[in-house]
Amino acid sequence: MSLNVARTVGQPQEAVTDGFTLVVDALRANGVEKIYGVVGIPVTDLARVAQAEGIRYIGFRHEQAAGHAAAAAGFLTGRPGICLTVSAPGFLNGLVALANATTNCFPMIQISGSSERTIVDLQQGDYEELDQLNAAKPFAKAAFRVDRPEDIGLGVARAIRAAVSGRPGGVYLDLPAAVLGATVPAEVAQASVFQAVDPAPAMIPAPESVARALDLLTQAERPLIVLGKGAAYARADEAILSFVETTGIPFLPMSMAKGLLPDDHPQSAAAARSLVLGQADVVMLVGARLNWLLAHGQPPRWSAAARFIQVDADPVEIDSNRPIEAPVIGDIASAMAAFTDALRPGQVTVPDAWWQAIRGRTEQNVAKMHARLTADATPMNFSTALRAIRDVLDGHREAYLVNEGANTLDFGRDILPMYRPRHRLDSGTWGVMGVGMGYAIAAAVESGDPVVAVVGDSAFGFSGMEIETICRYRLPVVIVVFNNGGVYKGDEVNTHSADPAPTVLLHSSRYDKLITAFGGTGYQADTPDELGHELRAALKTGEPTLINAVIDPAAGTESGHLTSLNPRTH
Ligand code: ADP
Ligand code: TPW
Repeated sequence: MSLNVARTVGQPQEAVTDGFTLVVDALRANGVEKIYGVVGIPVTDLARVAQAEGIRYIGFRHEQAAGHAAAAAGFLTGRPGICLTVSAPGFLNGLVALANATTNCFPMIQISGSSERTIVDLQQGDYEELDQLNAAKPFAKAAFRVDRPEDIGLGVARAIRAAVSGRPGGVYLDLPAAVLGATVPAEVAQASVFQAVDPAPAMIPAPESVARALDLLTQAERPLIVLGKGAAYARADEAILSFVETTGIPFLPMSMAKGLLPDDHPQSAAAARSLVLGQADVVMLVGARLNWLLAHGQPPRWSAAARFIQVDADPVEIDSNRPIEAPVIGDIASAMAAFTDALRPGQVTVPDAWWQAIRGRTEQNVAKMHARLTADATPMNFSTALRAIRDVLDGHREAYLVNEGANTLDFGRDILPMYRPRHRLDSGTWGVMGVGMGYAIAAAVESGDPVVAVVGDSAFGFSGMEIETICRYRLPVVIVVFNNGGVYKGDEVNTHSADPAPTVLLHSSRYDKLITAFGGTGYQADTPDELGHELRAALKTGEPTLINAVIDPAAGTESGHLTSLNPRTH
């Protein structure tokens, strides 16, 4: 680490540095290589110093997208993604992403400049005045403010530790303008910056908890392993594969755990999801929560008699929705290693009848899906458009997939197989719209590999301006907008006035033309063949591309698979 001496003042000349430089030095000392953000008072120079010091700064058009990018970077790398925002409105724009990161257990740090503390605290009306620290607290795993420049090193280290240790999450770090601009003697500064030692320490599960869990698995007639995005995040890919294969237990990946084990693995029960959820008698949750995405673990989706093992870093998660008979608290890498060590040969066996039931249902569902995918639909529907994408991506398994929307998400999850860990990013735990472009940018920036973002036309609108960012950095991102002219569907008619119905968007929109304004390539696709051809061409060039895929406005359902959550249909 080299401290950048910002300037030299006074007689005799004393080397000094400033808050901006200290923040950058502290980030660099802790291995931060990228910052995603939007500049303005008081943080513009922070981005400049970062760039000068070799940190890559990716400038966005809106803080929310920058925050989502930082969160995705956290998930993809296991190190906290950094989002930089300006005071008050910029800070608030980033807060959705911070909250989403916390909800999804992604490590990220929102670093925000803030206005003059003395004026903010007395509410005397400063430029962009807001009590940001308190505003951030309910949405962050932890929130800190640095009030003295000599505390910057500590503040950054604490923020990093809070983001990545235990259950990862979003952390807020408030840096008042006065602290950023303050000068500090270089010697004091040098001593205040340090690298946090072992910021995400291993959490070894208690041996008796592992034994209890294995004992329960031994009693199972119809066992099931559910892999969640916590398991993907844990980077215990080999240990999880080995445990699954050694025990022979069927597994079900949650959407962002798809690819942790390849979707064509013979033990995947994904195509028999309802059957395994409804009939499993012992369920081992690995980095997955029994939240709405798993019907809270309740009948009728689950058997009332099912017994649960839950492997998780957070003890408070246990019993959140139904009693967990065998909690295993630890980090997943340590826990899977402990399971493998403790497992005796032949200790867990899976009865043939269970596999027969799963294989029978899988065959039925695959046949049904095949009929939908190969239907001759004009205009395209979600299934036929996704089939075209699937066929191209089969030859591009290195590509990252970003997926948001309602039907676009639900069909996409089922139709697009994943073969590599941590290659799928989607609306996640909140089902949030607007993550698309930020996630795509982060995946491209962090990996250098191609990214395909398959997004609904409504979903795209939330972060669509970031196509300029994609073009500015010439990122290998292909966006496929599923244009069915609406939120969910595009065929609703308002019978009360001349205004469009609430769910209607312009189906005639040429989203492909937007990207050409920034020098990218735009295509329109009316058929699966055109879509496949254009996607293939885009992946070949690696240039920013947007394909306007025209989908039947009547295709899909309101709220996708969540129709039952609408209050009137509840
Ligand atoms: P999904 O939506 O895929 O079901 P969730 O986000 O609901 O997954 O659950 C992820 C769980 O994984 C959280 O409860 C979180 O505490 C846990 N988790 C995240 N990282 C780790 C880790 N490295 N070790 C153990 N548990 C983890
Ligand atoms: C931040 C509510 C859920 S899904 C959706 C909205 C607006 C868009 C669905 O239409 P889209 O997809 O994207 O065209 P498709 O495939 O069904 O046609 N605001 C936020 N998050 C959510 N979830 C919403 C609103 C919503």
